[in-house]
This record gives sequence, structure tokens and C-alpha cells, in this order.
Amino acid sequence: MTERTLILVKPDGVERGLTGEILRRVEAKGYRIAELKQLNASTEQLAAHYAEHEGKPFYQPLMDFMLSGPVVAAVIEGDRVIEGFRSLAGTTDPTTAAPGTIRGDLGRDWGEKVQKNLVHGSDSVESAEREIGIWFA
Ligand code: RTP
Ligand code: MG
Repeated sequence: MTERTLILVKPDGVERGLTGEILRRVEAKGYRIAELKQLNASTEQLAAHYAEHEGKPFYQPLMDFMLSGPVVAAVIEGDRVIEGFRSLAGTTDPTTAAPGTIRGDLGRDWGEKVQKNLVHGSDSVESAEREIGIWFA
């Protein structure tokens, strides 16, 4: 089933010059980049994007991290791309993410309070549509 998902290259990925490598993996898998832009996220965008995490101990460090530099936002399309991109990304913690995944191959974990794990990918059809609306209004 063809789906759309919202991905972000987080500030650590942009800062380290890994945007091209990450998008290369997306395209090599056969997904299509439908929208793409680099921007400095606003506090309002991030508060909407991370509303489900408000109140958690990593919320403010996560917000500060995401505001620390530009991000690259993209909409990608493909067959079951929501689950597929999360599989390409690997598990949340880059120190234990599997080799072969973006986080496993390229991720580092410098932070004590937040996982700097290079990318975000929507986790369901509903969150993909909601997040696409936040980043590509
Ligand atoms: P994402 O939403 O970014 O695709 O990642 P995810 O589903 O794997 O992780 P999620 O639980 O939604 O958490 C969102 C982001 O918050 C940071 N985080 N840090 N305990 C921690 O240090 C911690 N837990 C979460 C990560 O940047 C994670 O991707
Ligand atoms: Mg998540």
C-alpha cells in the first residue's frame, strides 16, 4: 500500500553533513522524495510535533536539541514507507541500533539527557498526516 511519511534529519545529522547519505539510503531503497526543505524549526512547530512527549524528562532537552541548528524535513512516498523508514532508521538509541541502519551505522550518543539519533520518522498513518501538516503547511 502506497503511503507517505514525514522524516526529519535532526540537527546532529545536518551539522555532521549526513543529509545526503541519509537521503541516499531513502532513495536507494526505492522511496520517492515528494517534498524536501531545510529550515530552522520554531518552538511552536516542535511543540506540536512532540506534543506526545510533553512532561517527559527528555522533553526540554529534546526541544533544545531540535532548536540547536537547522533540520531537513522531507515527505517520502512508497509502499509501506512508514514502517519501512523506521526499519531503515533503526531503534531509538544509536548505541544499540543494528548495523545496517542509519542510527546503527552513523549515530552517536553524546547526550546524557537526549538521544542524538540523526533522524525522525512518523510512526503511523495518523501521525504521518498530522506531522506533514506541521512541517509542510
Ligand atoms: P523519532 O520519534 O524521533 O522518530 O524517534 P523514536 O520514535 O524512536 O523515539 P521517541 O520515543 O518518539 O522519542 C522521540 C525522540 O526523543 C529523544 N529521546 N531521548 N531517554 C532519552 O534520552 C530519550 N528518549 C527519547 C530521541 O531523539 C527520540 O528520537
Ligand atoms: Mg517517535
